[in-house]
Amino acid sequence: MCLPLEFGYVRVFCLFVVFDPVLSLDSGMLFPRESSSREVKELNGLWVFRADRSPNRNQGFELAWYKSRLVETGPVIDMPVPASYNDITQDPTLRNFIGWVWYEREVVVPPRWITDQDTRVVLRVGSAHYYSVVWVNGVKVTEHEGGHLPFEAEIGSLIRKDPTMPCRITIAVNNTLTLQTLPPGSIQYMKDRTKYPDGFFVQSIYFDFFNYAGIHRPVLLYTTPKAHVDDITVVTDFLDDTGLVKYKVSVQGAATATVKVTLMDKEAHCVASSTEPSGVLKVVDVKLWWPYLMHDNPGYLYSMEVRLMAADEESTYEDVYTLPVGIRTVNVTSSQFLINNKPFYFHGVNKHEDADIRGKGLDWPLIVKDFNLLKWLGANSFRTSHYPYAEEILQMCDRHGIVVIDECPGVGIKDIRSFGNASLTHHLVVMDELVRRDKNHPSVVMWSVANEPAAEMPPAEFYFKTLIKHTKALDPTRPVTYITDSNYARDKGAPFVDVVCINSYFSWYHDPGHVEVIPIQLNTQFENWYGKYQKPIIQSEYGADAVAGVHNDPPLMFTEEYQKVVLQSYHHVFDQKRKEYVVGELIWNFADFMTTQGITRVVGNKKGIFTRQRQPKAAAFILKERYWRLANETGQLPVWTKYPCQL
Ligand code: BDP
Repeated sequence: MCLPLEFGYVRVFCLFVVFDPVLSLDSGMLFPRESSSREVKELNGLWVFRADRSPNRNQGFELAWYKSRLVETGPVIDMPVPASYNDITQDPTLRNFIGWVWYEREVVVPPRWITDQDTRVVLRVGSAHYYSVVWVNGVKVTEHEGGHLPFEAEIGSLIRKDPTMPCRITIAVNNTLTLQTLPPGSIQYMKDRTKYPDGFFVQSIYFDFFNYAGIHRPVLLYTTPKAHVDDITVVTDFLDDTGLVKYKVSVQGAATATVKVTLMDKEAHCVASSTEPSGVLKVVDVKLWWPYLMHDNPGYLYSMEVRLMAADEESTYEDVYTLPVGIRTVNVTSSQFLINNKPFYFHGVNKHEDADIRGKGLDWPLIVKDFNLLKWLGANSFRTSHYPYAEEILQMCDRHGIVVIDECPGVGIKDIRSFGNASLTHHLVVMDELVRRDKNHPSVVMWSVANEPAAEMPPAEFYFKTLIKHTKALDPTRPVTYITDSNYARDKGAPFVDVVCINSYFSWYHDPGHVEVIPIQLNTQFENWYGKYQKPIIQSEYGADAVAGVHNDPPLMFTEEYQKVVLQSYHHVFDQKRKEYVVGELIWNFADFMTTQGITRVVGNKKGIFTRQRQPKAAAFILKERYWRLANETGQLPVWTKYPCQL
């Protein structure tokens, strides 16, 4: 990756063909699931860890730390996986560390995986921020750029080389950001020795969340037979009562194979089947996938079992993979967002993957708590601000009917040098990886390619035209947007989006303290954008900081009262405009979250309607009341909501 020269590591990264997504990725990225032919072994828990504190952060590579056990090359500490490493210790230099950190763990692999030459053993990392290099028993098996998407490597032949050796997995992770990474950042070396100690540098970032780093999502080993289902793509539609599931199965490891596809309902009854690797399954009396609060049976999922059979001179192979499938459509008109041909109004939140101690590490108690809070709030949607969230979270969305705007890590593209070819090439690859991973989630209804880029800069036009066109070619079934905060008249990318998503902070960053300006300014904002583009609009961010427990009446900035009144002032305008072309409102933010230190942040961003520990501020109750009212007006409440005391 493009590390500053001072870090002395030269990236080996092939430049992919820019405009042909099919060529850029040569395999699928199905979520690892157990089946009669596949086993999964989680490697979560304690790993050993060392930050490379050498001046150029490169000692680990120079001394080849991956060649032996990490404990043999220097001191190590315990490090939980998944978790950010930043808040785990009491050491401020590790909290703010920039450069390579090293993780290692030994695994005992089931003997059958070794003896059975026809078993593929795949090492998969759910995500590691930002750049990773992976070795198994001292041999490099893969490297990956990007902190929010999975990567994997087939390691079967390697662990078979010496079956007596334990399988030692070493992962080096570097959180250095450059103007060409996503998100971008830059390193400044402070050379004035009257002010700064030797070697002092800072990493500047152009986004408002802490650059947590480490192995953030599960690491696991899984098996497949040599001939295996490599990828499945599903696109759904319906006609009257008949559901249509268009699918394509790709196979690897066999020259010829037969495929049996069976679609089952929730009761495991077969509703359609086929023996073709691609085709259309017809589902009579279809149960559509509906968002939460839009139908009394939201999040309905069928199961698509793909059974592959293949043979070569030596063996026969059978592989089974089961994919959850929700049947639904998404369409956009000049003033509406339609799910299953019915107008859908986003009443939801923006989130972050962020919590005390674990930082951005995947944490099941937190995930389930957040879903319970979303349901309590009456939220039907969220945006994965400002990067792709864990697949486990999207699976929850599928099951619970929570609608998702899926955002890539294109946040903080503010410097003109981040609009160059290298940036665009990488951004296209990230979209390839994102669409490859998330294309089959019914909950994902729109792609967001960036947040608040400097869209007024001249190169933004080519950049976003290319990026959005590319994303639409990857997935013609979903609308594409980016999130804007800039002046409607100067926004170079807006002509290419399907839905206009606008962030605004009236009475906060502009006219601080003056909530009375909100109605007029918000109204002007909507009229300007709609007047110019005639596309549906989502208020993709609005809000105000409130330090929980700080009160003042009349409302003053940073109090819970002020946050409440800001929200209410926006809501009045939303209620007028949602009758016309405003199709959604997403509060900034679901919960308080950590940021870099700065004079406008009090131990993080406090625009959450919940605290970082997920306790409600006064604004949460305002929003809850509103969202349930909206749901009552626009949707169909599930039966259990007639007993709201159970919420
Ligand atoms: C918006 C950004 C978001 C920030 C928010 C804020 O999109 O990432 O956290 O401002 O300043 O413009 O609270």
